[in-house]
Amino acid sequence: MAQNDKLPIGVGLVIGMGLAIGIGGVLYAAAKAKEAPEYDARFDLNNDGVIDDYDVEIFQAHYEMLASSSPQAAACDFNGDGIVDIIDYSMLNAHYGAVREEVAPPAKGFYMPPKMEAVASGPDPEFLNYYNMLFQCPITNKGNNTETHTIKWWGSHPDAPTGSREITLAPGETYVWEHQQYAMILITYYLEGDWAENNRSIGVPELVFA
Ligand SMILES: [Ca+2]
Ligand SMILES: [Ca+2]
Repeated sequence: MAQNDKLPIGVGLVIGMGLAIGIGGVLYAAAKAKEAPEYDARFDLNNDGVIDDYDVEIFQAHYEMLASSSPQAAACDFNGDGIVDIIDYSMLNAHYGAVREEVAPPAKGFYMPPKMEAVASGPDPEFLNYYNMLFQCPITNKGNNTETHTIKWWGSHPDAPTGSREITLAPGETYVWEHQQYAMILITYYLEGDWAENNRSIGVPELVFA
């Protein structure tokens, strides 16, 4: 378990020397009186967002070492006096149980409207009485990070072309997916992204001029 039994493992559980028991006991009472210990990254030795037994274990492994002996030992010398000792432990103990405040979650990533722009003209007597359809869908990165996602599309008719494409967008950037389709009938188009929400759009062509 602990490599060094001179120190309490966690708050209040005291093993070893009388000095450690005395100081540990007092600090335990102080820590108990405080509702929420303050998070300080210096004491979160394994940087997992909480100051707990894992940090105490790391501290114990460097107990009574000189700060100059290793970068890890230096990290445990909280008061910077050159040695990892009971004073450093008391500082760690005062922050025991503290939890890092969650950083704001990133804003939602890619977004596409549920309904895309879809217009059609026709039927064109000069071109096999085909309709000319144009589908357009803006995809915007509403997140805080540059992301790469795959979009795919298909039409309501089995012969309508399908496809997929990888797109990379910086925060705030918009890519407009566009598809032009000639057909004897009006076709609905579907667009789908591989992200979690707001990832589907449907295009039902509206006949704007004959
Ligand atoms: Ca930690
Ligand atoms: Ca020290």
